[in-house]
Amino acid sequence: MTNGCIVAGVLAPHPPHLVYAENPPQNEPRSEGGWEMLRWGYERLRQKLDSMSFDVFVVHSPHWKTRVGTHLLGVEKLSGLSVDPIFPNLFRYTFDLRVDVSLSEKICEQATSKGLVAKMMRNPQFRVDYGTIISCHLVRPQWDKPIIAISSNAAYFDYSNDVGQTEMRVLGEATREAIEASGKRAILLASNSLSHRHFTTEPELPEDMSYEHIYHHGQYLWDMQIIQLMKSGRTKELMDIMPDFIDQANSECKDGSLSWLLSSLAFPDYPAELYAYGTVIGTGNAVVSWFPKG
Ligand code: 2X7
Ligand code: FE2
Repeated sequence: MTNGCIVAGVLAPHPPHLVYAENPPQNEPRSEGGWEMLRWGYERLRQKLDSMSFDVFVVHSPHWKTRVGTHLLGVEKLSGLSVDPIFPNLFRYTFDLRVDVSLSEKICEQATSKGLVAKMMRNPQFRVDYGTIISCHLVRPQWDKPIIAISSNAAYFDYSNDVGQTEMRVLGEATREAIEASGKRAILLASNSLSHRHFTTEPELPEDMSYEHIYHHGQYLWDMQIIQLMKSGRTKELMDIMPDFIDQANSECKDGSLSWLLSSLAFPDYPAELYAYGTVIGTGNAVVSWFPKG
C-alpha cells in the first residue's frame, strides 16, 4: 500500500489547566474558565483540522516516561481514570480511547530496524498519561479517531540535552516511513510546552488570571526566538539551538517531542501557522501547526 502521509504536524502543549478550564464532562473538577488565549487558539486549530481528512493521531508525550527504550501503545481499546500527579486538583479525567495497533506496530518495527530500542505496550489496564490525553482532547474532544502514543525514553535525555535529540531524528524518520508505507493519513502531535520554569505555588482560585504571567523575561525571549524560527520555516536552525534552549529555559523540548515532530516532517523549510502563545503557571506554551504540501 502507498500514499500514506502526514497531513499536519502540531505542537500541542498539554497543561492540564486548559482541560480544567474547558469543563468537559470527562474531567471531574469544575472551573470558571481561564487561559483563554491558548484555548481560543486550540479552537481555531480544531476548526482547521475539521476541514481535513485523516485517519489517526500519533502523539509523542513527555509524561509517558520509559526507562528502557521507546514504548508504543499496543492495545486496541484503553479506558480508565488519568490523574495528573502534580495537579490532581485540576485533572482527573475518565478516558476511553481506541488505538491503531497495526500502524503502531509498524512504527515500532521501523524504529527497531533503524537501531533504536522500541517495544509495544500490551497491558490492557494501562493508565494513559495526562500529556497524551490532554493534547488529544484539545485537538479533538470528540475522540472519534484512533490514536498512537509514543513514550519519551528517559534514558536518552537524562544525561545530555544533545544526544537524545539525535535519537529523535531517527524516531521521526521511522514514524514518517511507517506512515507512508501504511497508506494512512496521520496528524502528528508533539505534546510539549516551550520554556518550562514554573511557579511552585498556585492562587487559591487556580484560574485567577491576575496571577498568570511568564516566569521571567529571559524565558519570554527564548520562546519568541523559537516561535520566530518556526514561523519563518527555519527548523534546522531551531534544532541547532535546541540544546541551549533546553538548558537555559528548562524547556520541556528536552523530552524529545518537538524534535521527533520536526524530523517526522523532514524539518520544514516552509512557515508554520501560529494559533496561540500563552503562559500557564509561568511556562511558555505555543500552539503551532505545519501543513506539508501533498
Ligand atoms: O505538564 C505541565 C506542563 N507541561 C506545563 C504547565 C503546567 C503544568 O503541567
Ligand atoms: Fe508537561
